[in-house]
Amino acid sequence: MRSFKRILVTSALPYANGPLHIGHLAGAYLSADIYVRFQRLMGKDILFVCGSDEHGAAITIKAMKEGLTPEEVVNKYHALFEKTFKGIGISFDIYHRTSAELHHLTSQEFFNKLYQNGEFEEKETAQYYDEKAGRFLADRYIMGTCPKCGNEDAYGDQCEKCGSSLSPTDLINPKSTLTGEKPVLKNTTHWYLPLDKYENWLKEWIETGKLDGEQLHDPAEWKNHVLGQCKSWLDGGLQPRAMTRDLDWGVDVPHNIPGHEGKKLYVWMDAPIGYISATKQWALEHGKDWKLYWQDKDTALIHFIGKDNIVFHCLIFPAILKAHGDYILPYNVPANQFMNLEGRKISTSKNWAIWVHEYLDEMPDKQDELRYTMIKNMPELKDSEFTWKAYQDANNNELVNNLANFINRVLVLTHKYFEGKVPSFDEDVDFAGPEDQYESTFHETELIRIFDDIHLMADHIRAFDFRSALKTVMDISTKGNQILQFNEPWKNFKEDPDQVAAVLNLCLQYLAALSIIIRPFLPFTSDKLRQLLNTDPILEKGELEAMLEDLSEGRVLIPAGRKLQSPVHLFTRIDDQIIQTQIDKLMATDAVEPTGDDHHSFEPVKDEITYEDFMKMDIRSATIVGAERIPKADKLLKLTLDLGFEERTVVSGIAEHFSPEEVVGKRVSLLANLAPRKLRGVESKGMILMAENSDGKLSFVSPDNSTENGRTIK
Ligand code: B3M
Ligand code: ZN
Repeated sequence: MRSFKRILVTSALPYANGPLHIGHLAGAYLSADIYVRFQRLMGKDILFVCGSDEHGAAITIKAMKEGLTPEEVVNKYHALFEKTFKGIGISFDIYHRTSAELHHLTSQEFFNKLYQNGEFEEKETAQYYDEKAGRFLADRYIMGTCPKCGNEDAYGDQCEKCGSSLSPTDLINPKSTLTGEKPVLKNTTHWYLPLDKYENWLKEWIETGKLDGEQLHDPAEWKNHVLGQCKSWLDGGLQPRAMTRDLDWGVDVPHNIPGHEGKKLYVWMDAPIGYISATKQWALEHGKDWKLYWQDKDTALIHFIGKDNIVFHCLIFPAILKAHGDYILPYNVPANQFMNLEGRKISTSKNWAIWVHEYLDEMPDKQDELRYTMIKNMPELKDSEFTWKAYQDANNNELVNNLANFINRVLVLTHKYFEGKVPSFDEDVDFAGPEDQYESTFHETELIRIFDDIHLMADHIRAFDFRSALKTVMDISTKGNQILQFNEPWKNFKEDPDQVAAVLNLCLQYLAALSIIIRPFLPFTSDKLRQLLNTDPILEKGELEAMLEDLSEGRVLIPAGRKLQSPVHLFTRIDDQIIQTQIDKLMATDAVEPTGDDHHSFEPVKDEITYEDFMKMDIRSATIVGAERIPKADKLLKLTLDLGFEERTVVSGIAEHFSPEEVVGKRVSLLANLAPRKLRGVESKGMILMAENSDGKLSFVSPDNSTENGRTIK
């Protein structure tokens, strides 16, 4: 990246309609946080803004489902987001929200400017209207069959199965999710952004980085998958896109515009402007000029997002910014791909997720353990996966055995031989170095090696390659361990105390360096290590820059004579049982969610199967003869079933619906040949069939008493 006076970093504004899961963190927040913390450590003028996205159908649908008002929904999740981001150490300079008045005003000003500039095309079109509900239907309120892949569960704006973006009239058999009725077409007027007219400059700007002859960014620095997605949108031809909606929740179309009644801004028009209003709010609070960050050519604007938001940040928002005329365009959009969980796509509705606030509650003081595993497996260029086993291995093998072990050994030895004070040493003492196991290298040479490695780390971070950057940091810790290993100071103190002093001094320089360079990745550990070293807390104001200068001038990072704190283990082993509890929890939530959470519409019929597929299922009649709760599992009952020819234990996610007493004696249908699995330590053999009504109430699927236990149901 060429040098800029300042950098503005944004992370996608999360929709305030549900808690944050690890997929969100992996997509847009951890990567941005690493980048920003690093640049701050390098003394750069960098601003990191985010906030809650509180408008749009995603919010009103959630409100409807939960029987709350949209305000109640967004207040709840906005508060939870703030707490969660802080808890996991995402260091925004400001976390704002789009329901703020400043945001409404900013978005309206923007809209007005585009309107005055004559950028919009006003068009009357026929849109779906739910006559029973008496309202126009947002795209998300319409479901039907995808014309591309036949998925019967497609939304009016997108098919989540094949990824096509759709418009509601593309759907076959559309249904209103409000009432289940077939919607009718009714005329309505909206303001459109003519993206088709911007296609040429967008193409040139993305592909060459040039606009009106000026080099604005370098496409070679953009990720291939981001360029590829832009190219495929552009090749497909852009269509005019409505920037307003018939809704009652959102930013009002400015009241000076004729025909504004009942119209709100399209959520993807107002949400990215949320980055601007957040910057304004920050500037107000800090006596700064927000315009420098948005309107000065010497600012690099970088959007961190997940891949599903690429079109909005690379095409639509830039088009909006340019139509306004006063704004810079993004310098880069380093989107991440998706992180899967234990072999499956993360799904909010199926509760297949690790919720970050729950992790923080259940694994207290283990923020960096999660950050580490997520960064190590960050989906930078392709989809990746989180597994609890990988988390455990990364913690036990890398954080404990490498990093914490190095820190601990150095401190223990310093306390043992030098009363816990950084030993002074003689420049000419020889000792063994790590890389090529060469003999007799010097302290200074070793410090220069760290210097080179830190530059390598910095290059990786600047290239948004955070996985490699983290690896480089861990390699530095490995080298520190090797210095100990080769010189064995625990053996040599009697014969050669000078050498031990030199080795430990060098290792302490390593620790001082690590306390800074781990910070973008492991900020909590950085603080703890600084405390152990009795060193100034890091404020992220150029400490890394200063350190690199010290190293290049041959100055030590931690002076001889400094008294250190007593050693503590910064990471500890995580045993199998803790991991199993988390896996069980995930499996159990999966068992409890038979239909997702949308009771207002019918589930579409699943993909066709053959008669043979059906015959693979062995369903038997049975009677529940025993039932008990499972400790610490609110949703699960352990059931004993009489199958006529045997008794079976089945764990069922019905404890929130039935007490153990009321289910004993019930006749049930059991899927008897389902592969057994362990839930909260109890082996479950089979699954009982349940029916769910539109209020989410469950009932047993019961054969009548003339069918004996153990008879096949087919
Ligand atoms: N709220 C979508 C999302 O959370 C959207 C991002 C807005 S960024 C301006 O994935
Ligand atoms: Zn589809």
